Amino acid sequence: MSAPIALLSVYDKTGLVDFATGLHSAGVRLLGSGGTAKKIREAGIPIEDVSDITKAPEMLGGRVKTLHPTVHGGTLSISLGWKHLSYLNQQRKGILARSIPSDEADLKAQSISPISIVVCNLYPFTSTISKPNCTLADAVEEIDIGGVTLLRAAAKNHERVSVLSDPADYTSFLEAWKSSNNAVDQALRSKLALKAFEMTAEYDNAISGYFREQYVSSDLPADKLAGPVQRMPLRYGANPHQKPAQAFVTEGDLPFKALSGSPGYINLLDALNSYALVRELQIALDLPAAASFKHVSPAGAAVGVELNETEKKVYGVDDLKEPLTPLAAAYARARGADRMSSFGDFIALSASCDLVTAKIISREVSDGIIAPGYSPEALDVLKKKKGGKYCVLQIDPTYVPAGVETRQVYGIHMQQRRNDAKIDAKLFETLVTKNKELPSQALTDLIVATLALKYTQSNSVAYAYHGAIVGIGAGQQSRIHCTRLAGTKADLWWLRHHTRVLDLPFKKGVKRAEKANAIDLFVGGEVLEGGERTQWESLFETVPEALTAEERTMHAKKLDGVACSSDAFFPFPDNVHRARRSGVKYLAAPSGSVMDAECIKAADEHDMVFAHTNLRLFHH
Ligand code: 93A
Repeated sequence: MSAPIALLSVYDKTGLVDFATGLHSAGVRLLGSGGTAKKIREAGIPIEDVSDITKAPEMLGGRVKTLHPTVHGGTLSISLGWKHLSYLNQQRKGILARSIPSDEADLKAQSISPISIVVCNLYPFTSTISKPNCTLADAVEEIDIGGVTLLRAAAKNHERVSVLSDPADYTSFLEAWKSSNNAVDQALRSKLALKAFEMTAEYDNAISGYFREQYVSSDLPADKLAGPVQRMPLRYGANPHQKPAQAFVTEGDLPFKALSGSPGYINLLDALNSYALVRELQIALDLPAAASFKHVSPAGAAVGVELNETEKKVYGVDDLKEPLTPLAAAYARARGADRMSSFGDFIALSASCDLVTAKIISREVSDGIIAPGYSPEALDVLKKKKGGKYCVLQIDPTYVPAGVETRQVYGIHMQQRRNDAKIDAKLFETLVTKNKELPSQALTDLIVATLALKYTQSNSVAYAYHGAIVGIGAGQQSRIHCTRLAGTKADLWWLRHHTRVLDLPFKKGVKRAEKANAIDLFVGGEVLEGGERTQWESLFETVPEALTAEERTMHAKKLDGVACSSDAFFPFPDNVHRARRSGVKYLAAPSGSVMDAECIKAADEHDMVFAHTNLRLFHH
């Protein structure tokens, strides 16, 4: 039986001579590409040149070294019909020949020696492109072709071939090779093949990433773009020092484009999460939906339920002359629930933005908007915001994201199935309290609250009323803190319906954001002193008296029928009691707590309706 053959072709020559020495002394016949063979030969180890075997010299300045059917061929070359080539009469060294009777017969008939070991690592593309003065030509020259082919061919045929793509594996492989009498087990060959496949995949990613940056035409001003693009450069990442930053897809085109302005990294996180939310709201409730996002959680989200006169005042849209469209009502509610948190929001709309919605937006401090379309008049209004820098994104409503999502944290790739759980009426069918009356309005509110949680940083609890979020507790490590935070926000939102708040005597000319801040201080009962108090008082014609404890209690009692949803089970009944204090009548949470029975008992105590959803909705 002829000696097993190892083909060596490495850029990184770390450990090469020792490994070659070991292989040689184990009876392996060595074959190497130019520089690799030279280094081994100089160390006194016998090795043949690939070019001697192929009878084709390395050419094109090293661009063609191992790319040859003699190297990769064997039975495959025959099946590809390369029989007419003259070198078939020479002894060939196929990597791709398999250990199956027909291949073995072919090998024998053609005097082919199969290659059993491939040792290869690639030109350093990544380190080359990270050099400050790297030119395009430098980068192009560092694209390894033959090496990738060797690795892929050997990995493909790992049923027979061992492929070493990492010098760190040389020593252990040599031990395994010797102790197995030249027949390392399949498990090791499989592991080595996977490593090689991953190396070539990463290598290809680096190359496509580099050329994406070089060639995609998105450096043109957004409004000059001919059509959708694959990559969008971002101003910076989460912080100004995190440069460069970009958004891209590896297949097809980005499903959105900028009609005005350019988004930052957090804008895009907000835009994509908020659009996913409003799209699902619209599908679930068959009403246009809007969301107002900040720091990748909703500050507000709502569907287009008509506003009554009081609500118009609370949400600051009572002065608009035109009637509100359902979409405008949705945004008014989303924006108005927590005006402090929504300051500088990123907006998502489920339907094409109309003029009246754009007019509401134009008066608010906001960072950007994403919607499936814009009427020409609405776009005109929005394009004027922020001196023309307002970020207006248009998303393809038919876009369907991939079923698996990948992110990288601290250098580690993590993958999961996208959270495609459907949230509709069915989810709230398991009513576990004595009271099982769930009116359709309450069901709508539970769907709004639960869908909002699907796109809120966990832990989270949301309260909803009249088709809108009225309080949301996001990103707290403790559930009761979420419930309290959401409850406090709902309380403040409700206090803003108090006649004394609706009639606050603001001076003419006080800006909307200043009013929102002053109202927040008023309903929050903040005790102001010194300059801060003087400044606050200066906003009013006559300084309002603080709301008394009795006024607050009386007003709070008037709120009932609020829905509350939790992204995971309630660990203790304190959550139920706290929710009740903010007018919650309808609850939804997954079951699974050892205190489930206690939580149901607490809900029964308040005659609440509690739906066990059995669906956890953590979001990070
Ligand atoms: O330019 S290449 O893509 N053309 C080839 O045919 C080829 N074969 C192996 N580069 C090629 N290689 C690479 O050469 C290997 O991946 C390895 O990184 C390097 C080893 O070259 P040398 O043995 O001459 O030092």
